[in-house]
Amino acid sequence: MPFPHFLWVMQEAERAALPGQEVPSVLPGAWLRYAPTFLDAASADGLLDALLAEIRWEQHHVRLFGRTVPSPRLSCWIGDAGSAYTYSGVRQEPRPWPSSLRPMRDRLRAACGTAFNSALANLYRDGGDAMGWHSDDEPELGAEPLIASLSLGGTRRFLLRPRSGGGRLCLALAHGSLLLMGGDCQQLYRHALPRTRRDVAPRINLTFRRIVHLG
Ligand SMILES: O=C(O)CCC(=O)C(=O)O
Ligand SMILES: [Mn+2]
Repeated sequence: MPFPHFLWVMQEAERAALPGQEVPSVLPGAWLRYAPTFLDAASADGLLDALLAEIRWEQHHVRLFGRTVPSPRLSCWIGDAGSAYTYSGVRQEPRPWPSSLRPMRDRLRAACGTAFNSALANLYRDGGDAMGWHSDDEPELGAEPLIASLSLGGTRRFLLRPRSGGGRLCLALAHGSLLLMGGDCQQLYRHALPRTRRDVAPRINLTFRRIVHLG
């Protein structure tokens, strides 16, 4: 088991409940690991404050029904030199790694055995900020990319659903938590962070990625 300190939130938990039986898995072809307290509360608080101040938060735009509109959140594409990324038709040149983020990047590289060279930082200012259904399946990431998603701040619901249709899965991503998405998660499933009417604290999410086709 490559990540022993993670909860197995999907099929492994189901299999354990019914030993020896073939149980249809919730996310066939993909795997998820969720570590609710990857960071303790004090470390998570410190990193949240540092990143709120240190990241150059920008308004990105997305293509929606043929129109270019402001995305409902602030963002920053961060990475090693050369790790440009194109999504929603817009090429993003990377900003350098903020000093407060480098130890976390190095820790995740070691923990996951993946040389993450970039991260998309998103700032959800309140419950009106969100992310629509999508996959992290840009060609730059190659096949079966491992995505490491660190959440800081207000707890928000994260949804996954098969591209082919069917039920959705909901996870509450907590302050200081880490979610790993692997296997064919990006090819077979879409994910989203819906709006909420709840009064929710600002949230930062960082998805660490490895661009394999540097452009
Ligand atoms: O905010 C989240 O938890 C998800 C963000 C996401 O899916 C992305 O940045 O691609
Ligand atoms: Mn995503």
